[in-house]
Amino acid sequence: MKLNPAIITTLTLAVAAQLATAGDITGKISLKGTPPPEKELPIDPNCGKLHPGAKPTTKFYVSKGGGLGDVFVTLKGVSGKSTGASAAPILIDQKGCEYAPYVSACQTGQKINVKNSDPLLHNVHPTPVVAGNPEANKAQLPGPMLLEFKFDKAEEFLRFKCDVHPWMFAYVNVVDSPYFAVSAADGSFKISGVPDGKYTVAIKHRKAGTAEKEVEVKGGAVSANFELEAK
Ligand SMILES: [Cu+2]
Repeated sequence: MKLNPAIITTLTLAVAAQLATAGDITGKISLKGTPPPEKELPIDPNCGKLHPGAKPTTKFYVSKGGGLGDVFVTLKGVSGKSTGASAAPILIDQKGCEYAPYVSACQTGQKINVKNSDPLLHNVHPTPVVAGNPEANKAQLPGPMLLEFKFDKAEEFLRFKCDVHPWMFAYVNVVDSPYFAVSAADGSFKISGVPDGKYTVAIKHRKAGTAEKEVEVKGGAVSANFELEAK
């Protein structure tokens, strides 16, 4: 059988379109300057027993090899694309009277499970500020039971606290799309499977501030590197 060249061209274009519709945005956030020293957390004796050795400190600047961790990375103006309802839950643990991870991200409608790995009582108290995201306050005894939270509106750095231990905080970035990341300690990040197009990559760190960069995804990897200054 001999195919008409026009059909071959059409098929080739269709295959190419399927193969080249998305790419990954990768990058590194560098930290410029020296951050102020972290402060010891004012932990009580019961939590102190869970830290034989050095007292835990604040983790305002997590940095390794010149990179900056805990930076929230997202694509500006992309909304209404959440697949949170069918995504696997994210997990926040309470260990040694600290939340881990300190900074995380999930989608709108995605379950946030909270675990208590400590031999003592915590209470999990998200304090959203965006209308439509409910505040909650749930006690959590030691044991395997998970608490479950979910937020339907996008909100950056939605704060979780513990009223039993006033130094315990975690921040969850709730995004209305699957295109986001939180940088690792070395500053690296990756947003996978971004559909072709032009985007503004926006980054935000709780202390070091914000930055933006334009990128174009065309069916392959594109990089976006940033620098934030310690304040
Ligand atoms: Cu607690």
